[in-house]
Amino acid sequence: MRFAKFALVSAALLAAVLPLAAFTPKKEYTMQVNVGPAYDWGIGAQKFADLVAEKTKGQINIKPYFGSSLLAGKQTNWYQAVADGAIDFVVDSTINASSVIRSLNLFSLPFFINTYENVDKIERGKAGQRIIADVERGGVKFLAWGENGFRQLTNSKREVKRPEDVAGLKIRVVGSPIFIDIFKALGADSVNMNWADAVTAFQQGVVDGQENPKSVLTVVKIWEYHKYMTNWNYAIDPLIFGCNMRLWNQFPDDIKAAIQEAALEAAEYEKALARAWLDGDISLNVLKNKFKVTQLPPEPFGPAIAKGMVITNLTPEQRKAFQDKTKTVYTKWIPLIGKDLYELAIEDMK
Ligand code: X2X
Repeated sequence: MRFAKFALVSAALLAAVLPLAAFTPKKEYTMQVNVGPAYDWGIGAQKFADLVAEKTKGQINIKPYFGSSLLAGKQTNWYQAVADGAIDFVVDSTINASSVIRSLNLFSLPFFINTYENVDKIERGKAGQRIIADVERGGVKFLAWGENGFRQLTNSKREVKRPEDVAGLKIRVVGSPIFIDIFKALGADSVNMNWADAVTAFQQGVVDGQENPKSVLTVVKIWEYHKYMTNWNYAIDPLIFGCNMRLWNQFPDDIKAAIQEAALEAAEYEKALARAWLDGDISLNVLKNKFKVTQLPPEPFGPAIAKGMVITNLTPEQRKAFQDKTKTVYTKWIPLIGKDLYELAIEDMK
């Protein structure tokens, strides 16, 4: 009797420790990151890796490969590489996955989402859940939403206040079809290029302009090449913190919990960096109070203004003119994104 009880207890104990014992971590897990380590996005990716190491007591060692170096610079290939397991982890842009996961184009519908409040409502809402399900169905475990930011237009030719001002400008965009359509609707001459090539193109003046968020523009000091910036919040660019799904399923529960926690914490930090100075003092306070950052990021466009950059903020009427001009993008893309998802997003934003 006593022995039977002992045998039972040891069997239960064995079952509890077995999955742990059976798990041997790899020496290094790879991580895809499109930009370099100095960008908010790169800092967030590094923080994620560091927190995973800390929370798993060194068992899981993730190495970020910056500048899409595992993809030979081809940033729009990340989703497939992570889904296939060629790359283990990722902190990368939804735009760079949007040619594979169509619902991600919701974030790029021109002049649709517009405010941080709306971004958060969609990410936490029903539309967000639907998008996360799509991302996971394809083979990438979703861990957290980070943020590159609201994308703004800069160029070297003229101030942009009306759609007519964009017409004829040669604008670099990411190789994602919806962006080509948006700039075509505005009459621009769009060229798609990987980010690494884009920076050289700005330096050499091969293109007149580009569109990217504050978190990217300040790192490349865009004002050295482009005199004009229009803050038009026309598209939001969330980041996905994720992991290959098969790999995820092999992790024991305690490792999963540690990775999930690390992703949420790193993403919150990264988002606060990306939004700092752009949402009043909300994100600056998150950095100061929650993350105990002692040296807060400086006002982002101070150097740009000092250099004479012309920064244009659109009035609601001016924004409306751009919205009207890009209506054709909605006609084509809502069926591709899914009308039901589009409607869920509108509901989420209410
Ligand atoms: O290529 C871009 O413009 C960038 C850096 O913003 C993305 O990866 C989407």
